[in-house]
Amino acid sequence: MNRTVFISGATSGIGKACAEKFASNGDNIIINGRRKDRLSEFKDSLQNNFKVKVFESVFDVQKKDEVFAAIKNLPEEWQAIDILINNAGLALGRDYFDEADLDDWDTMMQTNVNGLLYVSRAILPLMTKRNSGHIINLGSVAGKEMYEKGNVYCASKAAVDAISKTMRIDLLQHRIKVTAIHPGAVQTEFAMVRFKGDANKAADTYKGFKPLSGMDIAEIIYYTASLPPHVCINDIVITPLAQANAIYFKKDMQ
Ligand code: NDP
Ligand code: 8X3
Repeated sequence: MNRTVFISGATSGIGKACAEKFASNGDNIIINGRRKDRLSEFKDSLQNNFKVKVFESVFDVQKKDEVFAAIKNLPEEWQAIDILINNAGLALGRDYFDEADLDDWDTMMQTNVNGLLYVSRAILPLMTKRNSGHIINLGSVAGKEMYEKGNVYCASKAAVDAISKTMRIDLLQHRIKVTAIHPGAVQTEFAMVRFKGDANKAADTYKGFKPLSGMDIAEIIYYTASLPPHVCINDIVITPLAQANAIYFKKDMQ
């Protein structure tokens, strides 16, 4: 559709699938992440496969100065951002509140909450001046229902839920749409990151049922971004069939 789409956390999982989905429909993509080697390789593959323009923006969303510098230094032709997908995020650890690692808590809050705020504030002037735009935030079922040992990850995603609602109110005057997407179990690198490379624990996360894929979520995100100008989807919760909410799974179901 020849729009400009900025995707944070596009080196893997849902963000990567979003880049492929939007590019396959002719949109030009700014891909972000910390792993430069992956971004460069992915840029080449998107350009070759879909014949769209792709710009690599390597930065850590936790670092306020890096975020604002990267957006300020976007070449002129990349500044008319139509869609921002605030996807970069992570869970670290699954521990009782009184035992969890404080550094894990800091990283989750700094990435999932502050990172989303920084990227949004850095990009918003490029939208408000055109009185147009769409911000799509990745929340989670973990922000809708709290679960045991979910503590700060759940809190960070509940914050994304609240931030999305307040953004929608405050940005209405600028004709900017805000959509929050809340997936349940999606098989990506998420569980490997959460369990710090423990492949057995990561595999257990998806055992006994068919999880969602990154592309399942990307298809839905693309749909929300392809509606007429007067239509705004506010909030979507998506789970695999075998998952009723953040807590209840039927694990013998494919
Ligand atoms: P992945 O681990 O596969 O991808 C996470 C992406 O975020 C990577 O591209 C990673 O890139 C990027 N990222 C992480 N930290 C930073 C940072 N500080 N700065 C820039 N980029 C960063 O996980 P998912 O695709 O599953 O997760 C995407 C989003 O979806 C997250 O917000 C997650 O909380 C949410 N979500 C995931 C669910 C799931 O079950 N998988 C369910 C519900 C929500 P790099 O390491 O290169 O920086
Ligand atoms: C990821 C889904 O259930 O692992 O946000 O928290 S869950």
